Amino acid sequence: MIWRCRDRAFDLERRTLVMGVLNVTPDSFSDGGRFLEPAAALTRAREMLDEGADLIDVGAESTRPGAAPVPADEQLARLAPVVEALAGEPRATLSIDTADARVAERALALGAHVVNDVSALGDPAMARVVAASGAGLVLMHMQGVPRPMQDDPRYEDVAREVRDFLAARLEAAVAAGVAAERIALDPGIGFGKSVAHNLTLLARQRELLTLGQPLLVGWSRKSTLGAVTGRPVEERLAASVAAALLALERGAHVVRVHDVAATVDALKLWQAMKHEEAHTT
Ligand code: HH2
Repeated sequence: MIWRCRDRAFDLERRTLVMGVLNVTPDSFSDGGRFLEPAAALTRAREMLDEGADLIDVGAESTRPGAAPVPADEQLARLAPVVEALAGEPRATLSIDTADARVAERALALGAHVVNDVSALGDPAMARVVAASGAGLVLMHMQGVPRPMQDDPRYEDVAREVRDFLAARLEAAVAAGVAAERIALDPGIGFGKSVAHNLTLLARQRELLTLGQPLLVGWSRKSTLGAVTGRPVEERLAASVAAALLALERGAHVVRVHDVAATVDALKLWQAMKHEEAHTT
């Protein structure tokens, strides 16, 4: 399977991709305020590229439970210097974590390659903007909106409902002109889901592969890992790497992580094992 994002084409059969998280925000749940200054953000982006990140996902609006929306102008003021500087680097594929079509349009004009839309086309102008640019698009499932989404999430069958939602958003994106080969799907771990819902989505992740699209997942440092291990956000590295590997084992094509170096090591081990397996069985 190939995932096309403007002039980039990722062969997803070859290996799982690592998307490194860069939050240019004062309030993200695990690293808020650390990379708000463009110089600090650029240093971190280059560090993640050195560590083996395939994509850098730049976000200017926290989507943590209870987060308030950030106006488009403010998102752009935070993003633009970082996107402009990184767009000139051939090894950087840039994803923009925004649900706002105006922010996406400007970031794409500055050279971004992917729009990571956690609202899955909640902004009616988004599909047109993405289609016109040939950018990659990530459609993510969320129940509700970030502010109250964790209050009392309910599903009859979370895996089926997330799959049905993503199927419908995929259809809508294609109908609006975004080529299917550019669209990745994401179950939205932690977005309007209880610990049990998130773990069910991991256990039944393969059901999402039946939609025939690249699958992206983000478990990194999330509160379900805290609930399972009893650890605060700054001590969730081991659980985050384990979750990435479990997702990989269940067919994930892209993992969205804060800790790129550790994840890349784990993925290399998986890859080496698969190589031996293919040659000895
Ligand atoms: N998770 C977060 C943000 N964006 N996008 C996708 N596609 N999938 C995810 O799981 C996902 C996402 C939350 O993590 P983070 O960016 O670290 O935190 P915050 O939203 O507080 O900035």
